[in-house]
Parts: sequence; structure tokens; C-alpha cells
Amino acid sequence: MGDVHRYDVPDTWPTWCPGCGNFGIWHAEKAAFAHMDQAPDTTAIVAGIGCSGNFCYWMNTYMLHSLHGRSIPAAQGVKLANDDLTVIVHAGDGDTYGEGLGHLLHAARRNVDISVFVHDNQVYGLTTGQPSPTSMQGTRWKVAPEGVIASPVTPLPLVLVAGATFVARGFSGQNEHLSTLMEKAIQHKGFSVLDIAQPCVTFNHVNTWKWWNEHVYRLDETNHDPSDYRSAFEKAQEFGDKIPIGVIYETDKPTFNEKYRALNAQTLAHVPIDNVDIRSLMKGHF
Ligand SMILES: Cc1ncc(C[n+]2csc(CCOP(=O)(O)OP(=O)(O)O)c2C)c(N)n1
Ligand code: SF4
Repeated sequence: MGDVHRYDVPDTWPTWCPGCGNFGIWHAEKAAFAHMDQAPDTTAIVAGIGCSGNFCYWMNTYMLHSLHGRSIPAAQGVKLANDDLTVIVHAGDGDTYGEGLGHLLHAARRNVDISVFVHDNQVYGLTTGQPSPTSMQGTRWKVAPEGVIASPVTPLPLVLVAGATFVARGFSGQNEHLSTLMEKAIQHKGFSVLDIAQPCVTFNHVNTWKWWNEHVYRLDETNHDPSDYRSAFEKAQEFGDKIPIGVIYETDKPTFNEKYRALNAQTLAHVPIDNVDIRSLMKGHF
């Protein structure tokens, strides 16, 4: 056991609504870090814009609050620049599966060694309750009074096909289990996606705590084998009366940094800059 680390920020408390599922995610991540004895200065949280993105202000790690839909490219940049850091994205379902969907799929096929934790509350929380890509078909919202027409994005089969090497779902209401999944995702070498069922008590009155509690079941209590791609694909699609939580798929493949020769030798953070002449680099730009 090394130093005693502090994972939250002293004298601050999140501004999420009382009862919000984001609290469970916050507690689970602090517990995961404590269990791994992970020093806060070895971790960078890259957040999107949303209630979920504010997460980065209440964690005592390095952080970058990026743009809506753009947290994944920013996180890839951090990892490519400094391979020593554990890089974790925290963003909403609107952010990751809407504007950011292209980035998610392309990061998956590169197998960049970052973890993406999606706070999936099936609604745009911060902008006060519009339907998101994962809102269920037929659900009624103030801007969709006759019900959502489009079928929802099913993110887990998509990332599986795109090449993600770790795919899982957790539930903010099963805190210890979620914390274990976070640890596994962080320790996984390669691109990991953890979709987290996170009730939004203020705007989503369909997928409530009760609703989730009635629907989830644990994969580790079944004979599911996460190394079996076919069975993982089946589990990734399951979203109805029963919704699986746990590790859906895990495999081992070389990461982007390992395959890219220059990055494998040395990432930017380790390149000495003493003799770099900035003026010559900027020549022609002014
Ligand atoms: C480029 C860009 N597009 C749209 C917005 C407006 N916007 C801010 S947060 C948000 C939705 C947030 O929903 P989600 O990503 O699901 O996160 P939540 O608030 O539910 O955690 C939107 C559309 C923005 N700030 N920037
Ligand atoms: S609006 Fe919803 S997601 Fe945002 S803090 Fe409140 S309960 Fe949480």
C-alpha cells in the first residue's frame, strides 16, 4: 500500500440533482481507484458536455473538460501524447452516441488504450430533457409529445463490430459491481467501453431506479463466456424485459500505441524540448 490518496476534491460537492444516478458512478469510481491504489496524478479524466461531463470537477485527477461529442478525440490525443497516463472519458449518451458516435467507432477500430464510461440516462439531462439516441421508441418527451419515432441506437453491438476489445454494461444502482467493472475496464489494455445505466430522476420518468432494478440481471451469475464473440454479440443486443450487466466481451489485441512505431518507442511527453526552436516551427504562419 503506498500513500493515502484523496480521490474527491476537498470542500466541494457535486451539483447534480438529489437522487441522480451520477452519484453512484462517482462513488464507484472513487472506490475503484482506492481498490487499485491508483495515484490521482497518474489519471486523466476527459469529459464531455452534459451533467455527466461535470464529473471531472469532483475528481482529484488531471482533467480536460472538452466539447460535446468530442471527448473521445481529445482523450486519444492525451493518450498518444503521454502513454503513462490512465485516460478515462466520462460523457453522456447524447454526447457519445449522438454527436460523438463517429469518434466512438473509429477509436474502437484503432484500439487506443483508453476507457469510455458512458453515463447512459437515455435523455439529454443538461439541456433539460430532450430525447437522446438511446431514448426508447414511443417514449413521450416535451419535445416529442407523440412519442419518439426513431428506433434507439444500440451502442454495444456497434462498438463490438467496430473492434472494441472490452465491452461491458453496469448499473449505477449496483455500486460495488459497477466499481469492479470500472477496474476491469481501466486495467484492460486497449479500447474499453462501459455503458452505465444512470437514472435521471428529473427528466426521465420512464427508465427510473425501479425500472432498472426490475430489468437488469448479472452476467456473472450465468454461464456467459466473455471471450466468445458470437455469444457476446447476442448479449450486447439484449435490451428488453431482461438487460444484462457485466462484462459482455473481452479480448487481447495490440493497442494503437504499440503498433505505431514512433509512439511505441516514446510518447511526446518524454521527448526533450530544450533544443526545439519554436520560431522555426512557426515560420510562415505569421
Ligand atoms: C457541439 C455542441 N452541441 C450541442 C451542445 C448542447 N448540449 C450541451 S449538453 C447537451 C446534451 C447533454 O446530454 P448528454 O450528453 O446525454 O449528457 P447528460 O446531460 O444527460 O449527462 C447538448 C445537446 C453543445 N454544448 N455543444
Ligand atoms: S438533470 Fe438528470 S442527469 Fe442531470 S443532474 Fe439532474 S438528475 Fe442528474
